[in-house]
Amino acid sequence: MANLTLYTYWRSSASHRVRLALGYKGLDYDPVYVNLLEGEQRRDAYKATNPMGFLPCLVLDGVKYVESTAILELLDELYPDPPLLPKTPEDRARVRALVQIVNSGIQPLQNLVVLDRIGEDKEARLAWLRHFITRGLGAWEALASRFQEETGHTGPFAYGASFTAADALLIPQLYAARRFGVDLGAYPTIRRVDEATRELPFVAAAYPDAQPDAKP
Ligand SMILES: N[C@@H](CCC(=O)N[C@@H](CS)C(=O)NCC(=O)O)C(=O)O
Repeated sequence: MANLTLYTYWRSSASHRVRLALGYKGLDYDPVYVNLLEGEQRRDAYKATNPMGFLPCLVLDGVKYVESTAILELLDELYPDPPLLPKTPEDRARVRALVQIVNSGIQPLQNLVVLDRIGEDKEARLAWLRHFITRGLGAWEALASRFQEETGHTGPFAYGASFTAADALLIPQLYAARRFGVDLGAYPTIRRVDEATRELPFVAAAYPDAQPDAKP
């Protein structure tokens, strides 16, 4: 088994994705905690790890890998069982579309590096966050329900009867939605995924509040 180290922060949603993927595949790792609120990610020491100054970074047998979705695909290729992506190209394209709604359509807009550009006004920051999370989750819900009609699957996961990368992206995004007061009542598929996954031991273990670096 490879030697795995994860640079992580409890409330980093991109780190949360990788914690979920590692847990799903039963892979142990050593955590290195980087405090985002104290700006440790912007210091030269960490930028040598990821030049973007973003978490996460996964070190696998001494080699550093960044960008959470690239890390998920790497883990899936190295440790294919259980899989994070379905078998057919068409199914994989749909799962990747759900992944990208979160990865490029929501999460980048809630990043500290973006919020700092909005300014110090807490209400303005919250309004921004709620707008983009609501917009993105609405699109995710619509797309997921179209995929259900096209394929006939009924869940309970984001894409069918098994956990996939779409769940690994959605779960951290739901943590952020709740944290910033976004109402999930209008999203039946999203609520179904939340209910189907929250009690799974590897999901509970990856939860932000369960991390040793979590602050009360
Ligand atoms: N596309 C990147 C995004 C990584 C990212 O945005 N990480 C956030 C935490 S979830 C971060 O480190 N933010 C630091 C900052 O904004 O200063 C990935 O998927 O790995």
